[in-house]
Amino acid sequence: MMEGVIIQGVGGIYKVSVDGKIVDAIARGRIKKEGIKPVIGDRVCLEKEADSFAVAKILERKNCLIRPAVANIDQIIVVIAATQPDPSFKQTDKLLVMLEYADYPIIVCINKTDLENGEAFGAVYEKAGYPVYYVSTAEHTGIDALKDIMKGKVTAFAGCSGVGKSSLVNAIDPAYALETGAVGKIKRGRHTTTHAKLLPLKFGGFIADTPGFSVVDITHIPKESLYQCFPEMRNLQCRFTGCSHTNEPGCAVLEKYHAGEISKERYDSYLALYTELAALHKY
Ligand SMILES: Nc1nc2c(ncn2[C@@H]2O[C@H](COP(=O)(O)OP(=O)(O)O)[C@@H](O)[C@H]2O)c(=O)[nH]1
Ligand SMILES: [Mg+2]
Ligand SMILES: [Zn+2]
Repeated sequence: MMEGVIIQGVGGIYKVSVDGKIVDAIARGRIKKEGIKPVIGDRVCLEKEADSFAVAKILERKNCLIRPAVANIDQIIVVIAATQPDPSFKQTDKLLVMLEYADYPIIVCINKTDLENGEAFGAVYEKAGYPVYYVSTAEHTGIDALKDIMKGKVTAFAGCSGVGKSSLVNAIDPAYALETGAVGKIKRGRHTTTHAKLLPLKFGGFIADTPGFSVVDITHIPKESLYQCFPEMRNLQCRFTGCSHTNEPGCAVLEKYHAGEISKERYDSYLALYTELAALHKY
């Protein structure tokens, strides 16, 4: 048996990457009968059939995104533009919260540093505990450091339209030539992603090309879990259980905040998102 990763699925035929080579495979009867549908990113065992391959087994998934389905994403690079469009703490924090709740390891990447250094914005995320990378796809700076952390992993990109996600993919591996667009003028082109696929990287690993993180929705997150989605607040022990971390005496989050160890921007985001969630689940 050979092991591989499903990188694409079209009409019941799966493209599977096996040691850097791509083979076609179909789902075998038993897998179909058991009602498990292989998805992009699945690690699978293949059996040789007459002159093709069959997916004989799907290995346990460590996570699975729905609509479109992608399994086993190792990490997400959240791309933010230093300018054009101007970065927003609120918007960034909402996206980070959604991804944290789903338990994805996150890397922050500040792009367009040729226009503005983005360091003040990035510093807030470094302080929160995120790895922060500064790049410019226009000047091709900082790209090698990103490649290093992508080696051997399945990486997805998230971030607002126009921040340079497609440009970044092109800078990392020019073979893909994803369509890039001017801010606010992105058209549905030939290469616009509607289905998910994995793009194999020359240096090992894959880019998960998926629109799965383009809608930022946190309505499924209980307000009590919100602070766990902020690494700098996570697991702090407050005096009262069920502390909202907004005004209680003996609140460990507020203490850390007043000691200057949680930045104002992040705490403000916490309050805004907490209020949003509290209003949502009032009835
Ligand atoms: N100045 C500058 N512009 C960039 C950079 N990266 C991307 N852009 C431009 O920003 C626009 C949006 O880029 P695109 O990759 O389509 O963003 P996406 O919507 O996140 O995929 C395009 O016009 C790019 O040429 C950069 O590092 N510097
Ligand atoms: Mg794009
Ligand atoms: Zn508290």
